[in-house]
Amino acid sequence: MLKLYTARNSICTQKVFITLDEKSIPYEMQNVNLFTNEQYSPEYLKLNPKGVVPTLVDDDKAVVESTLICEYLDETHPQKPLMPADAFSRTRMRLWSKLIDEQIFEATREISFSAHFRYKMQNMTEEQRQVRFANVGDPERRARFLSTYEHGVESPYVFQAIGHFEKAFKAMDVALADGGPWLVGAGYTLGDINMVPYVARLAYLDLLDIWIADRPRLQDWWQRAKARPSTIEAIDNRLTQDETDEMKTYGSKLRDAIARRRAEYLSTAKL
Ligand SMILES: N[C@@H](CCC(=O)N[C@@H](CS)C(=O)NCC(=O)O)C(=O)O
Repeated sequence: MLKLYTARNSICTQKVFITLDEKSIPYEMQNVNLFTNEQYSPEYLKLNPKGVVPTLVDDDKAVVESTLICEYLDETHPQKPLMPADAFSRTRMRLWSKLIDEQIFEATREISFSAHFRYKMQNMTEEQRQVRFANVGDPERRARFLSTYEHGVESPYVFQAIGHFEKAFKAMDVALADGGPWLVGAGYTLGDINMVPYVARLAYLDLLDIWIADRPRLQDWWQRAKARPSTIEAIDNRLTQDETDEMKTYGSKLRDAIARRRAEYLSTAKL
């Protein structure tokens, strides 16, 4: 039986859940508590040397990186393929997972953090906060974390994140203009599955329409994607009402500031 290591509300695991659900693959789940640093335990680091979730264990093989896990699942379980049959279309599909891995994952973290976790951290004691900052092992990530904690939406990292989403949505709109209905044509692929959790997170934060209100093709894509049973099962049904309410409450408070920063971005952006 496949074993999936994940953590509560882990956005990177959501695409793996969607893939498992789309293909009806049975698996068992093991929770890793990121707040008590279980991800840095020697046993877990043997499976995932970066100390992050998700990790998929198939017999004695540990597969890491959510994008690679989804491709691995698709290749090892050929029923209902989620990758296009031809090589060129597979490169188009992988452009979406590259975009997520290189920009959109971080962008989502900045926006979620500035909207939500920042306020939670303000309510911590100074000692708890310092422990939290010290726990971020990578110096580059710690710098981003500190900047967003201190400056919120005014952080240059949040500005960059808003720009990354702008470019991603523009690219999606161009791809869908080819006829769609999905990002790589007629079939629902890992390209769409990669994007869904990140678009869903903006929707839960009540911020999505800032980018897509004037993009009807994207609105249609999102309506189709969010109605899929795999999206509902992988994302919506795994959230508690408190978690959903919290995201909406904190995200809504940032709407004006994010819209203003997006307008600033649009007035200077060449791409
Ligand atoms: N590129 C990796 C990113 C994994 C990642 O950063 N996962 C987050 C949860 S969504 C995590 O484990 N964070 C733990 C930490 O930063 O300590 C993937 O897609 O699998």
